[in-house]
Amino acid sequence: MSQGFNPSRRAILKAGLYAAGSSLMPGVAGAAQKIVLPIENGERELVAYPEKRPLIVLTARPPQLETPFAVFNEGVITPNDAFFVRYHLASIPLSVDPQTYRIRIGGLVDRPLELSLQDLQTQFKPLEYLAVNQCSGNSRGFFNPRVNGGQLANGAMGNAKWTGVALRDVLSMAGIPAGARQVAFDGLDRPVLDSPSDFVKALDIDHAMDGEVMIAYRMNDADLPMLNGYPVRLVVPGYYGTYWVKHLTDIRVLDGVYEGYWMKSAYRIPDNACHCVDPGTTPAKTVPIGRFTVRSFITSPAPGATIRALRETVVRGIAFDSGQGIREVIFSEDGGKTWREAQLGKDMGRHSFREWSIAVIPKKKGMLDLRARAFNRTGESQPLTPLWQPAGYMRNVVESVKVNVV
Ligand SMILES: Nc1nc2c(c(=O)[nH]1)N[C@H]1C(S)=C(S)[C@@H](COP(=O)(O)O)O[C@H]1N2
Ligand SMILES: [Mo]
Repeated sequence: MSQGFNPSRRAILKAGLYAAGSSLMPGVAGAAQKIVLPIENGERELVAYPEKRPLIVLTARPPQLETPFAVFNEGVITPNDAFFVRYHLASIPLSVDPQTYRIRIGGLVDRPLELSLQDLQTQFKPLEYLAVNQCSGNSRGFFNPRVNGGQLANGAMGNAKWTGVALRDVLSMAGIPAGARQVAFDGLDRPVLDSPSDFVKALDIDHAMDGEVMIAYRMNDADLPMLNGYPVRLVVPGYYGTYWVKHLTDIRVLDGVYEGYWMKSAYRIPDNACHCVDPGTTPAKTVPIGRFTVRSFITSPAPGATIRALRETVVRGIAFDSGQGIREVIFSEDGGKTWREAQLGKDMGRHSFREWSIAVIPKKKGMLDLRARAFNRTGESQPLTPLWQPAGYMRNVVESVKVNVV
């Protein structure tokens, strides 16, 4: 038996989740830590859930936790205990028995399969890479006009090293006949009543068979935290987190397009080149959300920080895209009037955050408006003014960080 899965952790996790829940109750909580996000009504509580350091609470049931942005300045990999958490359904697994856990592969396959965690770890070649997971609604709180949905700042993303098996290898073992069109993925979480529908997502068969989509059983060389999908989740590099199904238990090959709520009605974007519409309007036609847009962030200095005139300050940040890889990051300290090239950090793989840095020597006291803009290897970049769409997805405008020079 592999040593990665320790059954004794189950009870601990369960106790921990309830403890975190009760500490959210008014009157029970001590002096809760607070954080103020740079958006309207941005005051949030920071709460430590099991296996997590204090994170920004968006909702408690189900837990939706945002990573405080300062974490992204600590390193290019987002630690497991700081990684954001997104769920849709109130009934989430509090305990999983790794000995009896099975993944079923069925539907339109030659040989339906049931695989244990040990099967996954011993019968397939391991696959490993760094990849960014980002929620479609990351940064939604900055949309103007405002839109419905979780009012997130920029912390619904994270970069981790994922280890697992290629979905292609598992599907090939089951045997994929001609006529397979999509593959649907379901995890252990369930709706409490019948609405909303069970969270099921689907990928086209060619995408599912690309050799990159992964069934991951390790995250940053450790078990996945329960809240990030223990014991296994789908990793779909370059694609929004909605496809990264957690606690994956059922893989079903289909002869048509999956029509469930979370594909047919939710997570859809305007069917045009910019995936945007005029602010306040509704798109005529939509398609399921897909790949990440190009993004870059300044991680240091923080907004509102003080830096010294005539002294060197190293501005640092991260950039990523849908997997072409970042080619260049340009930087402006005058609100976008002039730009120069930042220095890229080590290439950790085309799906990873790419660090960048640049030295700034402010000539005079006052306010500086710092901006970064990334380009990927196919020349895609970030807009200078924000694009808008009603669901508040895919924000990737060039952000501004204002600092005081003294
Ligand atoms: N089983 C399950 N998997 C899920 C979801 C969910 O609600 N249930 N939410 C998805 C969405 S929308 C996102 S953004 C990612 C978030 O991954 P994380 O919670 O590990 O950060 O999980 C995805 N996988
Ligand atoms: Mo998401």
